Amino acid sequence: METLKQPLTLSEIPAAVNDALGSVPFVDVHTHTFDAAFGSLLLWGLDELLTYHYLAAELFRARRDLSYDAYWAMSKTAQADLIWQELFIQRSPLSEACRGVLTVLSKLGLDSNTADLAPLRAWFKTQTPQGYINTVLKLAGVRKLYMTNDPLDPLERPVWEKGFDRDPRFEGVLRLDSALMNWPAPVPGLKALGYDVEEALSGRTLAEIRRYLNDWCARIRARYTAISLPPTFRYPSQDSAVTLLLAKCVFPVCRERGIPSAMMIGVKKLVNPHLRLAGDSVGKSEIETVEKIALDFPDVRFWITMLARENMHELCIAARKFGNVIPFGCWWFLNNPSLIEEITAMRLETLGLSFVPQHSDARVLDQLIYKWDHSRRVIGPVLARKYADLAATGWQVTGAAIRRDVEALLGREVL
Ligand code: RAT
Ligand code: ZN
Repeated sequence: METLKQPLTLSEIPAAVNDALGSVPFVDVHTHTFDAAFGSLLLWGLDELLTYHYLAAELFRARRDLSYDAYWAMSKTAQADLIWQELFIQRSPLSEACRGVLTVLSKLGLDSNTADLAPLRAWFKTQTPQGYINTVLKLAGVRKLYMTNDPLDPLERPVWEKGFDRDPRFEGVLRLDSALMNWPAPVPGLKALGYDVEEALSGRTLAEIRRYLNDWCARIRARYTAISLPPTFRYPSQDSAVTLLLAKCVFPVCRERGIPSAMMIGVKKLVNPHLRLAGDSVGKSEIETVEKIALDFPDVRFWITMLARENMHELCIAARKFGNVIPFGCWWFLNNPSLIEEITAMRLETLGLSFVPQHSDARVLDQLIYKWDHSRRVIGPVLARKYADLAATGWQVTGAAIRRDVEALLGREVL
């Protein structure tokens, strides 16, 4: 421990950063994985990994002749076999999503140099969900992860209603897209759950939505609420239902409950509906909207991530102006090494340690392994360069300080 307090030489800094990144257990603030109690909603294993929607999109680029209907009609195993053939055997798997599968296999001690997936599938068959969760979290160096929970999902809701022993490593997050987006589309679903809402956004309807938010935040013990928003999202707005619902329902409820409101801004849903989950795209959003929200709701903490690279610099600057704006993660199409590197350096330079560098967005449990491995490999050198810059001024950088900072960035719940 004493050695941690010794000033490091320049050449010792990279190893000290890697030590800290490798030994501080991380908190993953945005995933799509589930507590094992959710049964089939918890996706894991080789076929889920290979049919991840990022890879499905890449398959259709490799196989322009493949019809969407033909692919979606295939069994998951057949889809996985096809993706393996096309994206790994026929051509080198250079994309980040392909590389991710190989990292997972390698970290699990499995040999990916095979044309036939049967031996790999056989290994996964020997795993149990609970045992595999332990293995994956250990390999990923993650101690806690946040789910994406949707009470309007007919498969998910009954599990919450029935109740189960919570795995303390899986935290609840109330996802709001299905309850608030495309109003009045959510009306029947909310009514079916017993909320007396109507299409007109009357005082009664807004009160009922607040009741929905409060009930479900309480039931799932939501650590924050989250919504993904299009690039056209504006605040203030005369005619946007979602803007009104956020301002009159979500922000006040988050304020009362003392939880952050996360907004993930910049997704264009289903530009190619044939691709299903893989069919969403990106657009540039308006930073003034974030600034005005932060100004009007100073007592609400806003976790903000944006999907367009073009918005990343101005988001850092907005966060400098508003302490209640916390940039988080390199979201979805930004979760690539070259972009993580650029974004992390920019955030450190503009915000010091007051942001959350990364989340995994893992949809398949196993992806925690690669997403965090790849992020560590990028964040490590970026951080090491920053400490080297400090050391070059004569500032004494110690292993203890690096560890403290890594804890602040990735090891703590920034609620
Ligand atoms: O990254 C993804 O898997 C996307 O499909 C989305 O889930 C996105 O992260 C979101 O939370 O909307
Ligand atoms: Zn996500």
